[in-house]
Amino acid sequence: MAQAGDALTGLAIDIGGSKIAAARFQAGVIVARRRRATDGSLNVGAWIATIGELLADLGGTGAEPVGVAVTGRVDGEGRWSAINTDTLSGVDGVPLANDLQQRFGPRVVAMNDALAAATGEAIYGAGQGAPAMAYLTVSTGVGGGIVLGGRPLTSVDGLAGHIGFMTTRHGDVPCPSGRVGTLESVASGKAIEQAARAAGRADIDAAGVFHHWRRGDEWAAAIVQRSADAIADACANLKAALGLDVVVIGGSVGLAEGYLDLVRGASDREPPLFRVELRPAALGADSPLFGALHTANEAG
Ligand code: BMX
Repeated sequence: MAQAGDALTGLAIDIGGSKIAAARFQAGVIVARRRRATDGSLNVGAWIATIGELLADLGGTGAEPVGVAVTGRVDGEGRWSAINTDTLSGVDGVPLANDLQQRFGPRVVAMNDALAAATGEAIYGAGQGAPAMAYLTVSTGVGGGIVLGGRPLTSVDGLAGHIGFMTTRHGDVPCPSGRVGTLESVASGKAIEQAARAAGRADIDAAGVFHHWRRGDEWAAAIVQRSADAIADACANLKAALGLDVVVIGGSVGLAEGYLDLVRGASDREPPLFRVELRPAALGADSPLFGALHTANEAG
């Protein structure tokens, strides 16, 4: 799996809502890995220090390309901000690219985690050859990235591709982004946990809800189905807006056994014109690492 992208050499870090993954690539192969839990309440200095420790631990010299993928938006000047402030608190306009380049060399690139994953899947994974593709991660949040004609879609404010903050007809609750009825507030791992709490199962995380669903418990089936229905709804909307050929699904919820089949079933209830081919992420949880390092390599 880690053999794609022969040219990829350097370091990559993926800071998600629940875990930080770091890896050293050598000629397209991941040769070393590190992993930590995410502490969403860390201050800026602590984030930079954590990234520094991971880079040092992987033998970073400051001369190699480093791709850093983060949950949250990264604007055109490399400033990092949370959109869902429940996932990360106090991250608002952090000059991430600048700080990292000053400490760890000029070849550091910072970008949104789902955009990095979309780039990785488009070039090395399940989106290869698709003229128009999107990547959707269903994980702590719901992230997205769009690659059209081989070009990742970006915007100056870093919001482009944030599919999780589009609304869905399946949603009705407030989202920490400030919007109401977002995809993220219905379909994400956090939303699944919240729905379990509302069903009186406060002790159960998203993985536990999946366990109960597979055991045939109706309350869990309703929660998982609603998440899948909302993702299918978003895929049909994206097909209408962008004429996508493929949507690649990743993330710990997105890749949980049986979930993609539920999304496919819901998509099949859309009129044929609005259906889009759904594929699982070929690089698994490593898509953001591949895409971030690829982007750092391209940047020179
Ligand atoms: C949220 C948002 C996106 C991110 C997505 C998936 C924040 C902090 N994050 O929609 O930028 O791409 O989650 O990220 O606003 P993850 O935390 O689930 O890995």
